[in-house]
Amino acid sequence: MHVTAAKVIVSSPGRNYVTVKLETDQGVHGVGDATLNGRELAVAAYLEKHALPLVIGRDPADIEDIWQMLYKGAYWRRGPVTMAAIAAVDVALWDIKGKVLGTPLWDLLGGRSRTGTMVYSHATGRTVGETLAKLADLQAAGYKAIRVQCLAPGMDEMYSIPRSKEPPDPRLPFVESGWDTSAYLRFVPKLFASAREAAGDDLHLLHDVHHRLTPIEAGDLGRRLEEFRLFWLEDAVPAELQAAFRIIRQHTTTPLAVGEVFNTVYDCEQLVREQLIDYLRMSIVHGGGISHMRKVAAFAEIYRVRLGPHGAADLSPVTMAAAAHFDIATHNVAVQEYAPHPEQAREVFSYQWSVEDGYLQPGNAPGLGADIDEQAAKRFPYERDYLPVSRLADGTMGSW
Ligand code: KDG
Ligand code: MG
Repeated sequence: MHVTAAKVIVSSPGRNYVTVKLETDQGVHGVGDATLNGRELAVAAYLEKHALPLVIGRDPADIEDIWQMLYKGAYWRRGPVTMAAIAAVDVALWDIKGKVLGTPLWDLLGGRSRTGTMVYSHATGRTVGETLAKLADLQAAGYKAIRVQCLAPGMDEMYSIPRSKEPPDPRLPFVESGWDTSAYLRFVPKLFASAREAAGDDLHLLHDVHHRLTPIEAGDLGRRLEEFRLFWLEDAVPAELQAAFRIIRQHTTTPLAVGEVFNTVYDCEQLVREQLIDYLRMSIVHGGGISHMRKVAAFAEIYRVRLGPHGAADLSPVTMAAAAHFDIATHNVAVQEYAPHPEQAREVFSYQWSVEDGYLQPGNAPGLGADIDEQAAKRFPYERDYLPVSRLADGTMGSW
């Protein structure tokens, strides 16, 4: 058996997605997600011009060897563009293997470790009232874990909060102004006092700081949130400096999560080995695919670090399919983020995974149980889009 064709399909059904499709001489094909939000075409070019020509003619059964060839053979290792490209090929190869063997991926990965993977959804609002109303709706819908985000008083815009106005020029990043750390730090404990009171004791509450604090500020926030028993505090500081988490750990027992921007095990090696975090947020699409994430999970398991993979809407339904299989099979997955995709995505992607009563289920179709409709994808051409940027009140560029 060999790969006869390898395509990159860039489409924008509500938002941009980059999908790899590998075809074989036996008529079986596989799909993988390569979306890198805001830098989609860099990955598409990497795949088209450099990686995919190396995959044509190879036996798709040799997943590990192809992974190593793409990783080591490039000489220039790691990085989000390279690793998203490798991930897409890797997932498509696992999809082909499952279809050839007539087995869902979760079965190939060792079978079920749980009956379903708990997901967390997002309660987000511009006011506390709006946020608590969403929290109540999601709780009533069966979610067991919910991330709570709300605009702090005095701020116009904040990450993940619906925008009050559209960018002046849609081709440029939306600039958030007036990020105010003090206002945020004063507000968040009050928000969680209200959320805990409204939600009761059983619901898991999460919060994403989105890389905005210094280590000592993060330690202070974690300490003041302890009484509300968060499931985790995410991305409290930018994580390029892994040792910074030592400072946070010295000050709080609030569980810490980080890693949605990590690409290889080397990005979290110190965090895991020193047990500076409780949850690792790496995803299949940005973490080198199923093959690499299996190694990451096994390494983390030794140090009692659990996984809570990234699952924002910019991770396509194909990544969610891969996650559904990986999560149910992997012993130390604790929770999976789940954010619904735009409605139009259903016209382009078909998939078997589902969220039922707050748990993610992969389905029983052979392989991934997900596919792309290439003709439908053509109706949604790529639209240039950027992630927003953040500035402090005095105009200094902040983290987003
Ligand atoms: O592309 C970036 C988004 O996926 C990210 O900002 C969302 O932080 C995020 C999260 O936790 O889902
Ligand atoms: Mg996040």
